[in-house]
Amino acid sequence: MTATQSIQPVLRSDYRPPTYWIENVELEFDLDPRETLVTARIAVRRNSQQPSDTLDLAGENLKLQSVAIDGKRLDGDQYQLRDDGMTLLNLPESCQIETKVLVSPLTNKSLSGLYQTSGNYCTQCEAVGFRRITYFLDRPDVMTTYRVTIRGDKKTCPVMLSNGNRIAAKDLDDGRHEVVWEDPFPKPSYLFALVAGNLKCHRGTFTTRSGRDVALEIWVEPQNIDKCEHALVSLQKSMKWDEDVFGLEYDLDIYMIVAVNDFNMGAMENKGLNVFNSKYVLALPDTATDEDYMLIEAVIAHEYFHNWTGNRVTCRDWFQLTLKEGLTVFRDQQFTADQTSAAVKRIDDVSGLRAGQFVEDSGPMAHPIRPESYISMDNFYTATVYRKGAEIIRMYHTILGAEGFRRGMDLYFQRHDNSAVTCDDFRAAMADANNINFDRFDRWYSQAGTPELTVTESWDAAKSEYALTMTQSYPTLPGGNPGTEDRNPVPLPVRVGLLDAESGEEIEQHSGVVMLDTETETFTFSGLSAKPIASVLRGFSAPVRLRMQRDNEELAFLMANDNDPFNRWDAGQTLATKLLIDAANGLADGRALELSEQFRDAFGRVLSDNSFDEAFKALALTLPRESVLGQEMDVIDPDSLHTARQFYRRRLAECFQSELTSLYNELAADGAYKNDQKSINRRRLKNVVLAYLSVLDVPACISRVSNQFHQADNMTDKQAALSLLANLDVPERDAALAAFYDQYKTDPLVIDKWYAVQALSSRPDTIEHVKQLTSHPDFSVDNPNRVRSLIGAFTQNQVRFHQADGAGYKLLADYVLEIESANPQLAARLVAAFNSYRRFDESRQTQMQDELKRIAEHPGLCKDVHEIVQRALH
Ligand code: 0A1
Ligand code: ZN
Repeated sequence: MTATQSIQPVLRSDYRPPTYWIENVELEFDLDPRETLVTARIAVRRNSQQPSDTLDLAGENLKLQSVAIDGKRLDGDQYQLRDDGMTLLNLPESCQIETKVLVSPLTNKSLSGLYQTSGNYCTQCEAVGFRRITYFLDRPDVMTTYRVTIRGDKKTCPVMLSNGNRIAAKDLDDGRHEVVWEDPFPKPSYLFALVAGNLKCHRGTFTTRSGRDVALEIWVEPQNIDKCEHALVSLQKSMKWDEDVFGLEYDLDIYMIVAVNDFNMGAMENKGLNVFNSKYVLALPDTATDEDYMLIEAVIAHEYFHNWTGNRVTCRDWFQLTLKEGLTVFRDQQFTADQTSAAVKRIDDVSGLRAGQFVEDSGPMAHPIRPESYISMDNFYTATVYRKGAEIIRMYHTILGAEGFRRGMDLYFQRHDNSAVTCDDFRAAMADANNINFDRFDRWYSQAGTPELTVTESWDAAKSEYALTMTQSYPTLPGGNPGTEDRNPVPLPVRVGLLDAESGEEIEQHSGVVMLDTETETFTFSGLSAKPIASVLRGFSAPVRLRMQRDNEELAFLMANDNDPFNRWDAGQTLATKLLIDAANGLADGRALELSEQFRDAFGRVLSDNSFDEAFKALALTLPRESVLGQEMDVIDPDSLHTARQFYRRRLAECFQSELTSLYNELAADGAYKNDQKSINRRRLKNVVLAYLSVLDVPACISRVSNQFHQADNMTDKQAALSLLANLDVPERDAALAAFYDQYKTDPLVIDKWYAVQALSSRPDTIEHVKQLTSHPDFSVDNPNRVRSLIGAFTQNQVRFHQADGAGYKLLADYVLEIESANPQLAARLVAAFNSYRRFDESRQTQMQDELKRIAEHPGLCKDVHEIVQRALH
């Protein structure tokens, strides 16, 4: 038995309040790359509800120097020290605990706790990083106020930041200085932050609706100071939106954002001092794509919205993570929908949910949005907690309407401001504010897996009645994880519309939301003159897989007529999925590939329909991703799926070559780069069209792509062209890759794109390139963005990662083992690419399983990777 096999999970049912509360904390940091001294003075008071004189403080990777209670230093026999913390015994009712510890930021490659990034100091405390800074009650239900003194070298650390207000500063001897910060709001330790180093500030202001001026500060490395304006404007828009839509105002006088190069996630909402992956801050048209701009705005908004949903009202324990994350994702989705196009945003979000969360929810990591157990909490920052969590919040919104939802939010803040609460508290606020029973909604929090919604229809001409029978069920899941057994029907709001089968017109009186509260129910629509065509699950009103037998004509009809844009798009995707899976299966049976005429005609209609906005049209012309198609196959066959999809792309391009060419030419005539929504939409469509044209193996098409690459005045067009060239076997490819590298070699975020386009190439020799790129001087396993852009992107390349000889699997496993001890979180995210192994053929299954076993047997394997691998192998 290896050491890791004895790791015990933490259970939701084990929650107990702490034995002591913390009344306030004073922290002092004497910064040094290898030996930072952290002094903590914690004022504690016994929790009258948990009478005990014993206090357990969490602590990891700390070199303890001393412990004192009320100024009296303790001897070694007066406390118990373990690898994961210390226990203090016989404590009085209230006292001050002082600890001094040494930590080593320079050698901390886990990017959790206090670490160095590009020579600057930075912290990451969520979920359990604070215990790597000092001994503490490192749990979200312990909220307290912080006063933080930072001392550091004036030359290397001219800037020293922490949460709240800067209340004092002075110079010290021997070239050091000191700054003191105080945060008036009580907060859990996971929201603590410290940043110190050589940074420059891009400043702005925001005046709140009650007239307070807030200083906005974006701190970046000096060379990036010209890339902050978009982030600043995004922050101002977010602040205004939260006031307008939810009546929520910012509470401190200063809001700081720091961009760092080494970060495990997107960004972190520390109180008043957000720390961001630089990818979600820095942007200029020459270095960031339209998508990057959109993501920056969304992530800035997300972190800002956390100030109320997460910080002012936080989670009682980590099992409640979706309380803040599902809600905040929903809020950022609504924000982006308001800034751009609601329909396009919804389609993008549902595509992401289907590609990521649906896969997670049907494999060994399936868990309820409120998990029941974990070994490493870091493994539960998942698509399920975030994205499915947001879908659950959206269902409250659908059922209650915007006003009812707002009433629920108001009551939630009224009841719980400055406290740490549960998902049940949120559900109760929504119910009580609207006088509605949400008891059954509890099931959405405790059950894992994606429900299937089967819909059948019937038409009674004699009675002029049309009926939809809806039945819900759960597919069985592997692994026997909590939440995957004994599942009950969940409340499903199903948005429905009926269309006149002749004219395609909406039959208004029958549009709306029906509630499926039980396993099965029939909804009858009367007074119809003829059998209508139903549009079901409009706007993707519930996170389910819809099963409805539709013939191709009906899907083509919905593609052409549905006035719910989401379903209009989805009908096209459903039709394409049906045809492509059939084509892929046919290949295995030796059937020749053929483009469906129905699909060709439907595609042609979309192409010539000028009523769509360009971004919607771009989506409607795009075939489902290979990974989404794979989910619909009994056994995923990556090769035949790829061949069938490529065949369709090529045939469509051949059939519509002249229409596509003139559309491209029209869009390409837009002139110099502009950043307004219309221009962004037009670039999106232009690059979808270019992608079709690029698969025609003719010199004119290749030079069109190459010309776009060389002439582009913005990164969107440049990167799109480069990705297309990367798929080809032409000299223009190597020339473009070399030119791109040469132009951007000093900008790490752009070089990440250079790695990713190569890792995502559909060329058969991609794996060889990926291997070569791992020895490129710019590749570093210490930088998560770089690892994700090469190894992470490669695992998303379904046809090449799942190459039949297993070389892709070996490459991934080798990298997981290379990085697991330094950065467990990153390694665990990468290894999750094996989670779907049971969905493949026997040979691939065995090869992936063998790699998983090899990883599992690695001596001293970190617990993050251990948890993912043991679930997969179970
Ligand atoms: N709360 C952040 C995400 C985040 C989570 C964990 C981290 O380190 C393990 C870092 C960031 C958010 O939702 O934006
Ligand atoms: Zn978040």
